[in-house]
Amino acid sequence: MNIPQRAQVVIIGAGPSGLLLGRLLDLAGIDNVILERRSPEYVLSRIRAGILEQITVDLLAKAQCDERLKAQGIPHHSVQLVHEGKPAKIDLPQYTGGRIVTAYGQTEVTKDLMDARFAGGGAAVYEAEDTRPQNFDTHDPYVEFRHGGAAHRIGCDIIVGCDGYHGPSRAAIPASAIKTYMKTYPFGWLGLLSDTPPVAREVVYINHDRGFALCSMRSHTRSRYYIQCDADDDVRRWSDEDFWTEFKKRLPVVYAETLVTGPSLEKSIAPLRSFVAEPMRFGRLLLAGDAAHVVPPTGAKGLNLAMSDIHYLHTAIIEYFADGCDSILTEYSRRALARVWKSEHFSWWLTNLTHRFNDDPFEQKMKQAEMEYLTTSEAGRRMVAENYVGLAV
Ligand code: FAS
Ligand code: PHB
Repeated sequence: MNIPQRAQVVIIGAGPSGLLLGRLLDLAGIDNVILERRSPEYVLSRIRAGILEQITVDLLAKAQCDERLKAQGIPHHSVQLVHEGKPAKIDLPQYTGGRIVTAYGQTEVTKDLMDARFAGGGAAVYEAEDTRPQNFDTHDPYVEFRHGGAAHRIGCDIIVGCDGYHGPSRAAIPASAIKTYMKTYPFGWLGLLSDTPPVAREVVYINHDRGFALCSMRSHTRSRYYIQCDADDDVRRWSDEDFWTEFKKRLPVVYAETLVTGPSLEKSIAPLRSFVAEPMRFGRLLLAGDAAHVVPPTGAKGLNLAMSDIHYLHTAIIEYFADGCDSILTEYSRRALARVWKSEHFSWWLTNLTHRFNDDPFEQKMKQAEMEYLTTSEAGRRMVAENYVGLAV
């Protein structure tokens, strides 16, 4: 592989945010290199998000990577909240001036962006080891890494950390220059993927005495389901049958009676946390996506926030190279964080409303009252719909 010694931008991480940024910079004629720790196969094996906001759909169209999305994406015009076994459907376009969400797996988004990267000839170094952003508090930043047993260094103008929550970019920032906010939740999500027809036509969020459950999908023949489990639970403890039995107990009767079960294609437990690092710019190092913020998946915001970061960041970088305006990079952090915090709030709020934290009967009654208000009042429905389709960028 021909690894360049210099590029305008080095992107660390080939998840959705890194790949989208690389693609948009390619189309703008800004040369960039993506460094990814894992193999392409490993990256594509991860099962994560499944619901795209309109901003994400629009960005994939701008990146000229939306052919499969247009053909296979499933438009969702509503979302359901269930409390005390009663489903309440919330219309999305009615309260948001026509906006909806689209069911299309993050794996597919990543594949589309990866295929475009390979077809476009953009440099992407997979299985890069020990990647370290350096010198980013000067005008001469660079990134060091190892590949195929050899040491490499790429000089650049800008480094972008798209390396997720556990990546090296945020870790390279001096503690005195960064402020972090963290909330962990006392439970996780046990997810199962199966080639069975989805039990509902839209996403269903269920608050049940036994715990939260979620019904989603990847296609009309492939379902994605979740149940709240203990934070320290072990996926090996859950047979497929155990999952289906517990999942069915949490479904409203109308869905429990029609649920089609089948063998799991994938089963995993994801931890839930809320996390933000401020600011998202440190000299010539910029953070985007999960490298800077994480939300509990309850609001379907994680992937979409990563994409809206790239919406702000790609235009800032293009402007930076066009007129050398350094302040545009600081403005990126301010604009991105304004949207991040609102999505953090919605994800935290919907997690509190729909999950069982304890057996406090008063708390359950408060959630029941809030759910009844939300699903019967215009203002409540509008609030849920506006946040769910994604706030303006
Ligand atoms: P990502 O974490 O996707 O990508 C970071 C990339 O950087 C990875 O490919 C990683 O291998 C690479 N990397 C890490 N360290 C590196 C190093 N040292 N050198 C080079 N590369 C390195 N969001 C939802 O909306 N709905 C969901 O249901 C949902 N489920 C999730 C389940 C799990 C288990 C996890 C972890 C997240 C989930 N999310 C969900 C959130 C998820 O979709 C993220 O928001 C999304 O992947 C963010 O994309 P990126 O910022 O690109 O980070
Ligand atoms: C998914 O389809 O994986 C999904 C949908 C909605 C969420 C989280 C995950 O809030």
